[in-house]
Amino acid sequence: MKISLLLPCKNEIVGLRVYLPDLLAAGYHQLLVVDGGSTDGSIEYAESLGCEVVRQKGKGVPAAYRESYDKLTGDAIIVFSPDGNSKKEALPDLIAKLEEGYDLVICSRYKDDARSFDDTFMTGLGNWGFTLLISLFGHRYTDALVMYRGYRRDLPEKLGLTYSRGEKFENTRGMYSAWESVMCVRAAKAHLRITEVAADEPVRLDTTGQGLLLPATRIQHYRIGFYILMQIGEEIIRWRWPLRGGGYGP
Ligand SMILES: Nc1nc2c(ncn2[C@@H]2O[C@H](COP(=O)(O)OP(=O)(O)OP(=O)(O)O)[C@@H](O)[C@H]2O)c(=O)[nH]1
Ligand SMILES: [Mg+2]
Repeated sequence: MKISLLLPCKNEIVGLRVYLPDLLAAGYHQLLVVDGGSTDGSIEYAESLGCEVVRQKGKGVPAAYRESYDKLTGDAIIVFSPDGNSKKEALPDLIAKLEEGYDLVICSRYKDDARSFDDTFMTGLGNWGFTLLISLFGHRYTDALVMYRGYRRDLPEKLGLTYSRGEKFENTRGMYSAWESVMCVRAAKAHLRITEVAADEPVRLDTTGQGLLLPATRIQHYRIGFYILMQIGEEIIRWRWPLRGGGYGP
């Protein structure tokens, strides 16, 4: 199976130096770095190793996914966070499940004995609460928010995730609306084949900016949490529309 590794990156030079050489040497079908405006030399470093880099124009991680989507040519996409949170030893298990035919394979930080070493009390609680809520849509997840996951190439399009609701929306509310949560909700609604593999989440390599309640991060946890709640409300009210036209519609 041809695997496209997608590495979202915003000032991750520390992690890129650790991961890129090994990931490139592993010989995956494709490795694409999508950059959200790094100023620490991440882009230059990736390009110096011959990596394909997409510089996103819109803001936030959802724009990174949308703007890199057309460049991905594998049978399946694996999102790998190059900040230390994604354990590369989990890749063979993840790929094996994709090869078995699963549409969506989550690298769960909370399945079986797995745990997150990056969580604070706050993020642990948030991940637990949102995962329970998202599981009400029909599939019992143990980790619905983790970025580290693999899915069939056509899944985002079929679930309506690549659809842009306009520049203004995407650069405001949309930039905090996580693909991860909506993907889990809509994959469950569409009764797709979903599974999880257990994978610890190690701490971020570059831990500058770590707070008491939140770990070091490039994203805005509280805003994202708020907008995930809004998304969930919208997914209940507009149960069928996101799937319509995508091929999974009821
Ligand atoms: N392309 C792009 N990547 C981003 C953007 N924001 C964050 N990232 C990357 O996405 C990955 C996940 O972001 P993190 O800040 O680590 O967020 P997180 O892992 O969910 O949260 P923590 O567990 O608290 O670190 C990292 O590799 C970031 O560099 C963005 O706007 N654009
Ligand atoms: Mg991270």
